[in-house]
Amino acid sequence: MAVLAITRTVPPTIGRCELTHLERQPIDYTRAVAQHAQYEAALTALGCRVERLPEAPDLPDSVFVEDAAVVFDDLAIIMRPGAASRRPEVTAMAASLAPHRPLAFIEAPGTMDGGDVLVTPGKVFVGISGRTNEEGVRQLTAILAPHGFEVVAVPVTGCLHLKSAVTRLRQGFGGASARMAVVINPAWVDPALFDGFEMIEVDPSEPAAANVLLVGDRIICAEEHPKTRAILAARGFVTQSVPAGELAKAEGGVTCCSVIFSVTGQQALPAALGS
Ligand code: CIR
Repeated sequence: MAVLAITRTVPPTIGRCELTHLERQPIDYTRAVAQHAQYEAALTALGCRVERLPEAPDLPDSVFVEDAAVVFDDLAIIMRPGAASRRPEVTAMAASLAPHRPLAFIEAPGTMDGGDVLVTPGKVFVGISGRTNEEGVRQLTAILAPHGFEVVAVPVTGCLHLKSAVTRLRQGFGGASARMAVVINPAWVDPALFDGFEMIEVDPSEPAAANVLLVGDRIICAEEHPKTRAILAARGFVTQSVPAGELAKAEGGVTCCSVIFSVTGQQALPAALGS
């Protein structure tokens, strides 16, 4: 079984990225590239085969590949990003996924960013955000119904994407203690929607710390969020950190820079590990 992590290098135009909630501040390109390389190295060390999409120097947000697609066990869904500047990003992602999964597409007037799609067993939560609209959710619901997934629309306020506010911490049910668990910032998404999940709140001084990346049984946190990482560790989760400060200035977190999935038929790890 191989686990593939699709990434894309930081473009030199990253300084012209989309920004919604942050003031523009200079991004140190060299440092961003170095931090991204550390991120890819962490994925490799955890057993992923990292495959980079072709560079896209004219697409300032192209490093944030998560927003271009969501991969399930038996299909991949190509997004239609809410920001028009980001729509050309999906072409390379679709070409890269086509050998591995049948493709479905979110189409106009629907919009959806992968960062708004939180996959849990049998249930997919989708943020209604500045990037994802009701029509996108309607299309996703229709695409996923034959695959046994319920789609739940979740209002998101105060942050860019649903997964800025909440991400999952375990692959699924089963195993020793395993209740599905999430890490959440309750200021940005209603915790009541995740009733029945084990819920861990971010440290209030680290509002963006709910964006963590699950790879196997390992949780990758941004180095800039040590308090939330310590909370997760105290609850028994195995964590590690990567430096992510430069791309955070572009409103990107650790889930944003990869699309991770198994490339064999029957999977030991569920698809959409970090999605
Ligand atoms: C944007 O605004 O689209 C980018 N500057 C950041 C995208 C981050 N992606 C993500 O959270 N999935």
